[in-house]
Amino acid sequence: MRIDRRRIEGTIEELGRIGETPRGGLTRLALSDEDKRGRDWMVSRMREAGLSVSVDQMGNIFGERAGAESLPPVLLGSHVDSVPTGGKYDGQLGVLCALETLRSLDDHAIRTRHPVTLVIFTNEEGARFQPAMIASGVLAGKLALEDAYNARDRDGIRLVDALERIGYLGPEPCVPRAFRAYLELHIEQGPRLEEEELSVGVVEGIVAISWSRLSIHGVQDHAGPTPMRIRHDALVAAAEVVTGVRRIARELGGDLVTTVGNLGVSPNIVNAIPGRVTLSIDMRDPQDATLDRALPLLDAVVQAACEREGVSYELEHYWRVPRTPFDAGVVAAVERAAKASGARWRRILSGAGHDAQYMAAIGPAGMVFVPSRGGRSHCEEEFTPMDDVEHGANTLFLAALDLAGRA
Ligand code: HGY
Ligand code: MN
Ligand code: MN
Repeated sequence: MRIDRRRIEGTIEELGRIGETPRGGLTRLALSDEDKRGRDWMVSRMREAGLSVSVDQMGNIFGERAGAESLPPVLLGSHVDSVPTGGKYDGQLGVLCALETLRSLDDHAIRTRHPVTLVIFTNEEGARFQPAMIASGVLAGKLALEDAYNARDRDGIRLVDALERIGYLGPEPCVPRAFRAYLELHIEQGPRLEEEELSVGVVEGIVAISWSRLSIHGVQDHAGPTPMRIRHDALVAAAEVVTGVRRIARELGGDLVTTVGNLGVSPNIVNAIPGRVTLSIDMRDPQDATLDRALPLLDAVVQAACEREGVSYELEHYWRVPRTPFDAGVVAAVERAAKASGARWRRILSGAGHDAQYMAAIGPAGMVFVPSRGGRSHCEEEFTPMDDVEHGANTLFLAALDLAGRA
């Protein structure tokens, strides 16, 4: 039994046109007009597939295919929001392979014991509203609904108002719900599967993640008449922090990765000494203990840089998700499915965060990876060959059937 390759190829193209960038990438920020169009497109396909569609308080969309027995569902999820100038595979591919699984169950006239439910999570990327995976975090009971509602984007718009504006502020309570298993197909977003010429990754877990935000307050002044000896330049301190963040990764070594991805300078003009700089720090490692060592080093880097420049600062470590091992039974089901699909596969750890990270906190979860060309992601070059998509989608289909059981 296999999925329909041509059908899924068509949905990747069709959904990928909603928010498509001139260079063939994707900008579909959470709760934007493009996100609404993408959600509406998905809801239409879900209804055509005969799914019972519902929306919860965080705008998470559920599409249930009934099971023969009233048992907890097998959830197949991911997200349709993207980063700015991102790719057409991150998140979107998982949602489309989940839809393909449900359609293929119909094609093969299969009745499952457990219901099988597609779930589309809101704002997985954390690009517009922080933190990432905010809606699965609320569903898992790890983030408060009110805090999520009050998250603001760079224009000061609250998440709840953006949700209401696009018509996806749903009535269903966004609270932990029982499920047989949660499965998510996702692109690897790293180079390993492609390097080893493999089509499928049987994901064993996800690294620990820490996000911090730093605001540096210097003395805004004129770039001309202000002598160097009296300057307190927030951007000079920030520059030292950026190189210090890289140095932490080099010093601790191993698989620790550290990134300053977002930098805001004020007033950000040629002829004024920056008075205020904000920046983000993302740190990840397979071991929580390494992050526990890295965070005090970050504190020290910031303190030293700001003291040297005579500026003040606020540093907030505002988001932390622990190293997440996936459920051994679900991982074994994914492995059986990978073998049955005929794919070349390996077990692998995820360096990227996913909604599966929060779902694993409240039930048995697992993931299926497919390769990323050149290991690239969160960029317009993001791509996965259809042969690998087909192997991954078949693995998801067979694993879902394994876990949902045949009636
Ligand atoms: O940050 C992440 O790893 C994911 O892309 N949201
Ligand atoms: Mn993703
Ligand atoms: Mn992503």
